[in-house]
Amino acid sequence: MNDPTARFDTETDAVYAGANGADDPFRFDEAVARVFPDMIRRSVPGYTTIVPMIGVIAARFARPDTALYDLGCSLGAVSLAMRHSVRAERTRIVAVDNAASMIERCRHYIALDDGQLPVALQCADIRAIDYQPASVVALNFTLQFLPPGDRDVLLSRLCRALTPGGALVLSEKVAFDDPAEQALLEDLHLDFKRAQGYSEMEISRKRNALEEVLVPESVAAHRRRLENAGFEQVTLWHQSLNFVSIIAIAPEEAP
Ligand code: GEK
Repeated sequence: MNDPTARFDTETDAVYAGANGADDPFRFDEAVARVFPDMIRRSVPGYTTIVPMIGVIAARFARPDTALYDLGCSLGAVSLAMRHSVRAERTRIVAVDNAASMIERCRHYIALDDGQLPVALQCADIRAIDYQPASVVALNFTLQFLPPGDRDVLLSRLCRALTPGGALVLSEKVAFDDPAEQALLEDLHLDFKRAQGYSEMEISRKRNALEEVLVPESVAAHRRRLENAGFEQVTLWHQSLNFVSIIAIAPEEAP
């Protein structure tokens, strides 16, 4: 599988290695955008498998004359994966992120790319935009940054925007109800970060910065929300430690 993130230039993530402002809550600012490919690969186990697989999934679900959404697109990894795998005619990708520093870099990578599908970029809040009829929507590690109270409304809107049988791919860091399972997978995630070269100080500062910014929920809670939002088939297709990806399919007939 072609990994589009391999094409991104990146500096090594040292955002939490120095003393500079690293104790503020986490923000998707210029400093993060600059190191983002390195940061996400070294922090999210399974990321480099999930991204190209979203291209594969999109190829199965994409329908002519629809949009394919990449919500919280960052540098456009998912957009590039979809662009190189979808064959349906007259589809277009809409990539949305509310961080200007991400969208600027995303524009650069899309311009360098030779894929044929049109890609429209929007610097906007995914809660505030109007959705066009879509056959595929990707929320790849983005929903977790919305306050939990805003998640239901967004997923209901996305289910209504999807054409019959269309697919939402939802990737999230998750929490586990069973304390032993939670402790084991969280500890293994910390070991993963150590093995990626992050120091104890970087790990603990990032953890503090993400507190209340990234709010993980259980797979059961995601499943319930997706079903309440109107999705029919909800299938967990990938898990790597405490990071999962789910496919949720919109009903064939509008309810
Ligand atoms: C990838 N999908 O490489 N509206 C729009 N964008 C938002 C919002 C919002 N309300 N909240 C957060 N974001 C990408 C990775 S990163 C995941 C996604 C991570 C954006 C935010 O600016 C950031 O670019 C992205 O969601 C989350 O496959 O860093 O763990």
